[in-house]
Amino acid sequence: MDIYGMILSPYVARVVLTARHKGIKHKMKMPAGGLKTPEFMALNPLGKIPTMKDGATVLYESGVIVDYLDAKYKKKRIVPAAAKDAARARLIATVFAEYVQPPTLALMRQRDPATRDQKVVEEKIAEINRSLDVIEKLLSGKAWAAGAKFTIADVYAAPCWFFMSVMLPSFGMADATGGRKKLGKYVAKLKKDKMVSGVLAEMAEGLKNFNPGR
Ligand SMILES: N[C@@H](CCC(=O)N[C@@H](CS)C(=O)NCC(=O)O)C(=O)O
Repeated sequence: MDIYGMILSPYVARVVLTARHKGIKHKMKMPAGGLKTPEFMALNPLGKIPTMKDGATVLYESGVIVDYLDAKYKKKRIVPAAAKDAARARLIATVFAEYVQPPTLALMRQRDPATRDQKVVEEKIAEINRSLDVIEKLLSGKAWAAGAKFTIADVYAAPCWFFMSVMLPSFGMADATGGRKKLGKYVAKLKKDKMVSGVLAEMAEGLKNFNPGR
């Protein structure tokens, strides 16, 4: 199985976390010549990563790939079987994906204090805090985000946490959890878990080497 992408992308990281958790063998690579070549656009007409090629099956969009992997490889399911448990895990994943990650990534453009728009920064930080209050309510308080087991909630939360941890301290949130108790405990678990902390370390390495102008 080929996964086109680089782990620094939070969307690619979701797929990598799923594949590694389930023990799915894969190769990760960036498309030769970039994302907009006719060859790559033939695989993914959106010209984005992640894109996956599994034999004759080609898929794109991280959520679709994650669901495909979980449905195809039935061991260590990340979507719980019970409807209520699955919904709970997906709800946590969705709040991270839709309400925490976008304002966190939006802060990237505000990194330079010389050109920073303070009003935008304040709006984004307020949005992040409102969303993290929701996360704090939703977190299970158990080992993983949605309960005792690693689920799709963690697949979405961990890459989002990576960007929170690297961005928020520069914007007045020295503790990127904002002192939230369950979130703090959960982040400690992410850092302690061998597989997840390995992915977070690779994302950090990717960020060090990242050159957007390349
Ligand atoms: N909704 C997509 C988002 C994928 C995405 O935006 N990927 C970025 C990398 S972080 C990308 O490929 N950007 C290149 C581009 O849009 O040209 C998913 O979940 O897979």
